[in-house]
Amino acid sequence: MKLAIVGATGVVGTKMIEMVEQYKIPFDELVLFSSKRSSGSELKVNGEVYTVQELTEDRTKDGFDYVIMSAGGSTSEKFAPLFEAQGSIVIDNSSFWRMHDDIDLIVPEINTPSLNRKIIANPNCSTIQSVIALKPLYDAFGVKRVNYTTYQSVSGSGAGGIRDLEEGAKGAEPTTYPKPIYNNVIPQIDVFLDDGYTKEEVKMINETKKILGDDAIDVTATCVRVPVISSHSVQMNVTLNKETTEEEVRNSFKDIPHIVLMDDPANGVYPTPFEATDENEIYVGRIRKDPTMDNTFHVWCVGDNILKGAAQNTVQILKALLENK
Ligand code: 2RA
Repeated sequence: MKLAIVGATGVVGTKMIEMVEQYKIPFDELVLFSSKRSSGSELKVNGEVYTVQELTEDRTKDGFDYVIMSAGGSTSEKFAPLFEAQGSIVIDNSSFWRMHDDIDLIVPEINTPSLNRKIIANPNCSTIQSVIALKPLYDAFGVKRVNYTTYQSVSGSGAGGIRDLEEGAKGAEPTTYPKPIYNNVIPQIDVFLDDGYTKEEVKMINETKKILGDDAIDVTATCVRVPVISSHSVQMNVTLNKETTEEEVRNSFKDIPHIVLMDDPANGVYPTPFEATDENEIYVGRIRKDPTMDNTFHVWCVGDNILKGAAQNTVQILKALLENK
């Protein structure tokens, strides 16, 4: 099996390499690609040193079986179809392909690729952890409506976001965010649209419906950047389709391998980025009934946005494809 990793030197790219090692992805040949600027650096994979190469159009003809990408939307827009035309299966982290009707948007615990197209989209990080937490409720009670409020770490913006937080603490002006993130919170992730929502909020709204395969769910969102290095936290106010109890909601999260239930607030047990960072699971807690609306509950979830939110989900999709070949 010939594998390419595009964007290998980025925050998500380096984590994808770790996931390829952790999941023991069985490649015979591996090529690490980057932009011209980042090419030439050396990275270790399974103890072997690889020189990162510049991705050019002719390299898409090198006969890759699988390509995992985290290199931005414009690179995916240009190169994913070129790889696909050569028969490669591409799993892409950018937002470019996610809402294309003929492109699958995959969270392996929830859905599987049809492979009608050989380009598979990895969802937005804050969406992935949210639908992982929503899925048990959706299956057990049906979901009528969800109102998200996110608290997203700066690593979601890559090295630039981390820089703005770390250098901002020393008084440096922001270069990634519109305002200082140090000792601040910014209710803007990505650009504002005409209706006052941001692109990030629209991603969460549209991607939630596509992944669950249910356009009938009412979804709204407010996405906020917070001065945390890793892990996104999401407050979900969820209206279910049938009457149930807080205990039944809590029990729906039990015995699910990729969810850790941390819900005993009276004893200080609830999820934070401190527990979730560098972990593969999504952490759920603070479950309580919302008395202001029928069949409505608050649920808090935290997940490592670079792991399950990006690199791990991508490599899990690859692993599932290889296992079901
Ligand atoms: C962010 N979800 O957190 C976006 C992209 N990773 O910046």
